[in-house]
Amino acid sequence: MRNRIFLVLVLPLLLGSSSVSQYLFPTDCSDVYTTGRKVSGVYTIFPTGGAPVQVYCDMGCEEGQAKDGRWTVIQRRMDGSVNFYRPWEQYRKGFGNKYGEYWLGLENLYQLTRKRKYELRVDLQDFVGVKVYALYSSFSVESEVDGYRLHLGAFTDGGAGNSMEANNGQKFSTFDKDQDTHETVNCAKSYLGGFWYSNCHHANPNGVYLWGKDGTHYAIGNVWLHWKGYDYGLKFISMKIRPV
Ligand SMILES: [Ca+2]
Repeated sequence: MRNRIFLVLVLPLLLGSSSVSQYLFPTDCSDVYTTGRKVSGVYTIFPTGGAPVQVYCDMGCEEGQAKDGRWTVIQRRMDGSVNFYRPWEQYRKGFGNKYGEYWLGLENLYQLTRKRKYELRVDLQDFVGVKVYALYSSFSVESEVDGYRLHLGAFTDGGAGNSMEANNGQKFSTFDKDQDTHETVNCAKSYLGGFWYSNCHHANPNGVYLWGKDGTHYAIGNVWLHWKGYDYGLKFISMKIRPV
């Protein structure tokens, strides 16, 4: 009933105002937050202005209000339930479960970051509950024609170390589209993920979910070299962006 009253009486008065368009067609989780929806969860956003996309919004806490929210989660690993070894087309359009593990999609990342300036935060957690993060002051992705090339700003260390430094300036690669800088190796095929590989990586957030320290497999897991080394698959990884 309240919704109907809002639509019939209030909406016509406000049409054209940016807040209504922000509410009905939020570009990202920051818009969702700004229009009063401040609880973490799955929301619908419109990165291109057209097609709706479901996404997990990290508002900083599970219930109620938070100061440090507004994050649009672009990638998440938490239980190994989704296979991340996928071809280009899947990484381009996105895959997985927005309530669990997923990749938001390179085209969505391009559309979001061409409109607004974002920062990137990568949250990491090991299997005994220790949490660290890496923060990059800017994050943008070029168009598909330019290989969805990644640009990262200044690094702030939240204990994780700067393992994505080498990804800065790289095109995205999958096993069926080798755009890395290693001349003789297909990095995505060798390290079983899809990422902005260089020659090849110090971080492999989309690698195989290893369930901790494997000891026999080298760099194929969801690893972050400068925190846990090449043979420790993390329990939790979340890459998230927020307007600055
Ligand atoms: Ca290569």
